[in-house]
Amino acid sequence: MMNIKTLNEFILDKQHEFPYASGDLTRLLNDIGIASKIINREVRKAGLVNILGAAGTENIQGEDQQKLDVYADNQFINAFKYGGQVCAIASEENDDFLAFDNEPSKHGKYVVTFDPLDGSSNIDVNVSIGTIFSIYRRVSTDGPAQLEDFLQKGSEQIAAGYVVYGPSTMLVYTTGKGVNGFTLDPSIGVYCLSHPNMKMPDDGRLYSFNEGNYNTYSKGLQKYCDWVKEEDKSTGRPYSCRYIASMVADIHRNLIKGGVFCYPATAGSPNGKLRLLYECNPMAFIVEQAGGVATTGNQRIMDIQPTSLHQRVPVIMGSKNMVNKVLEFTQQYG
Ligand code: P6P
Repeated sequence: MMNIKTLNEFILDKQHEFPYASGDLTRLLNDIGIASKIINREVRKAGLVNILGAAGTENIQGEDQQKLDVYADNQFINAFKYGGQVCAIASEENDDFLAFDNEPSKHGKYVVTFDPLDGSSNIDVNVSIGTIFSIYRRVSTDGPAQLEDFLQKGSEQIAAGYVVYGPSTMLVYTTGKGVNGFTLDPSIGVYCLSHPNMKMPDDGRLYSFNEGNYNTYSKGLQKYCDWVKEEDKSTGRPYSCRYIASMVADIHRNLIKGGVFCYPATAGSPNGKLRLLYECNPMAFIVEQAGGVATTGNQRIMDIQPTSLHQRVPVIMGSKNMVNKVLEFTQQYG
């Protein structure tokens, strides 16, 4: 029998790396694993039951909520509400943050921001989607959680991770001591360590841009998009465009193969499309911990002082040398 290291065992083994670890983070990470397995079960049969398609409601972003979005959101809210370690959550699917008033969660020392099902426009066309989460210590000292608990810089994250519901379901997370990936074995319903100590290659040939927005890109980004298409064997060009329109899937592939993902300011999204608190910061934590770079083009994503729950920021993240090449063009041409 191959030596299987399960997610639960791994988290427990790593608990000693945390001074004063009381086991709360261990339980919280396991709760996330369980909630994701429930969502995975529904995602895998979404085409068979009336859970596909729009829920007939809109989220604060003005995006049509998919039934599976709402289902996933509720699964995570319940996991955190009754898990006992989290006192409040902020989710892409909820206009405001939600402070729990039930015992013992109201005294939980963590808050969680999450996108329960990212890339939801891909759900009903059977393309990979994902969950993204970010864990912070609460900073408010008593009573219900406050907005300040959520407006913390990404550099304050205790842990972050994602689940990618693809050909296999994987959970990838960091607590600031490297990145580890676990693959769900559906035959036993357990996440097993499959990608220990993940490192993002410094270089790569994959660029993940929605070039449909090329005409409204900055001049520097247009120059980069032109540069990647030139024939130059010494730099492996032309590069290959790989864009799934699921941030989790695009970043996960680039994490393994090397690549750069970019969603910049465009005419349709003047501040970029992706949300700082529950998309850019957690993915930036993972990318940096794996040796990559995550920037808005002007500053490190995890240094941004958030000002609102659903604020959007431009994002360029991925292989160190590839991101730096993009920045060469944006710094030269604007
Ligand atoms: P576009 C999915 O809706 C999402 O939030 C990210 O997962 C993805 O990277 C991006 O939007 C895709 O946006 O405008 O290229 O379809």
